[in-house]
Amino acid sequence: MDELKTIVLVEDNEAEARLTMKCLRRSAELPITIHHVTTLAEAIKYSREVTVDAFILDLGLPDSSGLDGIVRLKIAAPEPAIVVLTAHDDENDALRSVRMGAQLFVPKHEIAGHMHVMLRLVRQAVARQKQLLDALAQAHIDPLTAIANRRGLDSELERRMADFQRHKTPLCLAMIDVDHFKQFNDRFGHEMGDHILKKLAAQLVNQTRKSDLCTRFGGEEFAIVMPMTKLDEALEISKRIVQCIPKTFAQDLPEDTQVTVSCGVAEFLPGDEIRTLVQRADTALYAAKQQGRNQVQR
Ligand code: GH3
Ligand code: MG
Ligand code: MG
Ligand code: MG
Ligand code: MG
Repeated sequence: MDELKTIVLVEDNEAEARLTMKCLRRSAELPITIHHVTTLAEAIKYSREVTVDAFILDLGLPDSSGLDGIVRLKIAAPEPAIVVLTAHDDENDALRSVRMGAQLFVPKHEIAGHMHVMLRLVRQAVARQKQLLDALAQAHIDPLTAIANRRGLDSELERRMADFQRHKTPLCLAMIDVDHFKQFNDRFGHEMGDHILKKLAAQLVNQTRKSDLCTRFGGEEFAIVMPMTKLDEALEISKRIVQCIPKTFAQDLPEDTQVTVSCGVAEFLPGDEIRTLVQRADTALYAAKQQGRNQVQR
C-alpha cells in the first residue's frame, strides 16, 4: 500500500533538520529511510545512488537559493516528489514552486507545532507524483496497439539524438506503412483493419531488438527507432520485417489476399533534427511505394 520508502531532507540548518527528522521518525510506522543532507549537490548525488521517493527541500541552501533549487533538482532527479519546506512564505513563490514541479509548498511557520503532519503530507505528495508520472507514461502510449505513439517517438528520438551528439553512436529510423490499407478496410471492415494494426505492432516489436523502439506514427504508419545501428544493418532488419509481414497474416485472410508493408530507412546525420530525419525516412518510404510497394528503400 505504501509507496513511501526513502525521504531525503535537504536542510542546512542543523536545529531545523533535527526537529524535522525527529517528527518524521516518530510518525513513521513502517521502516522509512530518512536521509539528511545539507546541500543540493549532496541531494542530487544521493538520488543517483538510491531510489528516492521524496525530497523535503529547503529553499535557502549553501549551493542554491530560492526556486532555482527546485529547477536544478527537477532536472537532475525528475521522478521523486518535491515538498518545499521553507521559512520563505510568499504566495507567488508557492504557486511558482508547484508550476516548476514541486508537489507541495509548506511554509515552516504554518506547520510549527504541527510537525507530526509532515509525514502525511509527504506521503500524499508521493502518491500524487506517482499518479502524474503514470499519466505522463500513458500519454506516450497508443491505446489501440499499446506501443508508443508519436509523443513517445519524439521523446525517444530526442534522447537518442543527445546520445548521438555525445558518443557519435549511429542511429537509424525506419518508417513502415501498410500497403493499400484503405482498400483493405473497404473490403474487410474497420474492425478487421484494427486487428491487423494491433497484430502488426506486436510483430514489429517481436522482430526488433529490445533496444529498438517501435511506435505508431499515426494511422497505418509505424516508425522504428534503431539506436546503435548503422544504415546497412537497419536495411537488413527492415527487409526481414517486410518479408515476414505477409506470412504473419496468412491465417487471418482469404488466400487471394495479402497484407504487405512498405518501408523507408534513414540514418541520423550530423546536423539532423527530428523533423529532417523523419522527412528523409518518409521520402524513402515514398520511393518504396513508387517502386511497387512490399519493399524497403533508403
Ligand atoms: P498506400 O499503399 O499508398 O499507403 O495506400 P493506403 O490505402 O494504405 O493509403 P491511404 O493513406 O490512402 O489510406 C490509409 C488508410 O488507413 C485509410 C484509413 O482508413 C486506414 N486507417 C488509418 N488508421 C486506421 C485505424 O486506426 N484503423 C483502421 N482500421 N484503419 C485505419
Ligand atoms: Mg536554509
Ligand atoms: Mg498513404
Ligand atoms: Mg498505407
Ligand atoms: Mg499512410
